[in-house]
Amino acid sequence: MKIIVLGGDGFCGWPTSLKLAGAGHQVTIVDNLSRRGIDLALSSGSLTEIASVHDRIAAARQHVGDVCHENTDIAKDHAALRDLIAGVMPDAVIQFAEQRAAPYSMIGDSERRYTVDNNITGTHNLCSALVDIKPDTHLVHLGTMGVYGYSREFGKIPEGYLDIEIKSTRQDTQILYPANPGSIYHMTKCLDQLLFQFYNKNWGLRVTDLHQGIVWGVETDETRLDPRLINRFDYDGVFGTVLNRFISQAVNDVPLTVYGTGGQSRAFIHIADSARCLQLAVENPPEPGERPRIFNQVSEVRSVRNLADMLADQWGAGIRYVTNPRKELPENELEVENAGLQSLGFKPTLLNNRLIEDVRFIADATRKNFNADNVLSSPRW
Ligand code: NAD
Ligand code: USQ
Repeated sequence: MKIIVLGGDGFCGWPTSLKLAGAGHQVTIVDNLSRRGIDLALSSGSLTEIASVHDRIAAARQHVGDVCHENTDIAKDHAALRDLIAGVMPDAVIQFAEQRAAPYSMIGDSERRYTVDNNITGTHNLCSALVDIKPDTHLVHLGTMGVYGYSREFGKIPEGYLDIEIKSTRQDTQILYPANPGSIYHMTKCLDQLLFQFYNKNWGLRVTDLHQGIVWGVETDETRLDPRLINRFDYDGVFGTVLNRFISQAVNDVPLTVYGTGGQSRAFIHIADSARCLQLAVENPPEPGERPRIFNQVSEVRSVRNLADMLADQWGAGIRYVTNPRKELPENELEVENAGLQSLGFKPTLLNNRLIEDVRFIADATRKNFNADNVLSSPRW
């Protein structure tokens, strides 16, 4: 298949691009490298030293398969995006190219506006270009579990649509699950869902929206093939996600930074599972005419406290309970349906010592890049 991967230089997009190229697909990465720019602006960045995109592509072509890169801003340069789509005429486009950190989106006015402008306009430019140029393309979007909020208010979280009964008519129906975002970033993912609903209703655009949990881990089989293919490893208080942060903290003798009580339950998925799910979604498109297909891309649910206790028991790491910088439920239960991807062949990998040791090994090898000033750098909201 011909596949365009928007945001293919990022943490999830890079291993996914390699996975798809390794499976024989022709992959065009479109990335404006804005994330590398944000690393510099925040004086943070990846623990692993990621190669330039030029070197990444050279190594990918040598070891993995057919991958190229175009430097285009999909939010700001609509004409270039249209030209690209017309040039490639893709079977599928994967949309990873959004500003993805909740804390970054809550820093202040310019970050709030950037996150909304970048995420909503980029995704809308894509929908608008596809229906004009190649309307049968399968659009695969990375959404988030955060669109649902994280509660059991409506029971187990279904895959996108909630079964309801209309009180006045006693009719059963399904509605898009009520959006309940906890940050400007998560809000953009809720708005993306409405764009897909309308483009699907009006033009029949084929969409798979993957509501992904927190991704952890660093390497996949493909990123290990050459040091130039190594994936990024965020550990800072803005872009770092909780489990990778905790592992890097434990290795660097920093007490694990549990926000609040640590009673927050979240869904998790390993980076290799994430790339595998993307491959399954792309290779099994929805039927023409189907409403936007929504899958929860998650492997298991864990609480923050449970993760911290696990690392404390295993490695003797200290734990520091800090005032939660976020406005979120202090404690929550979470149960998530994930039958959709499993029906396509996904077998979730649960947290295990070997995979945790893999991350610890990388964190240990990159200790010199760990800057303790970046650990508690989250804004408050
Ligand atoms: P990332 O920041 O590492 O990668 C995003 C990539 O998109 C970057 O390389 C960036 O340069 C590029 N990009 C951003 N705006 C762009 C634009 N306007 N034009 C072209 N390129 C642009 O993020 P990630 O962790 O790889 O996340 C990718 C997607 O997956 C995001 O949409 C995110 O919401 C979603 N997701 C991530 C996680 C996670 O834990 N990392 C979990 C759930 C969902
Ligand atoms: N947390 C801590 N200590 C830390 C960091 C985080 O206790 O040092 C807590 C947070 O308060 C939160 C939970 O851990 O309750 C998760 O935080 P996170 O930063 O790991 O994840 P989050 O902000 O939710 O965002 C990440 C990705 C985002 C994706 C989302 C999926 O950055 O792109 O959409 O995970 S989900 O959480 O399922 O909505």
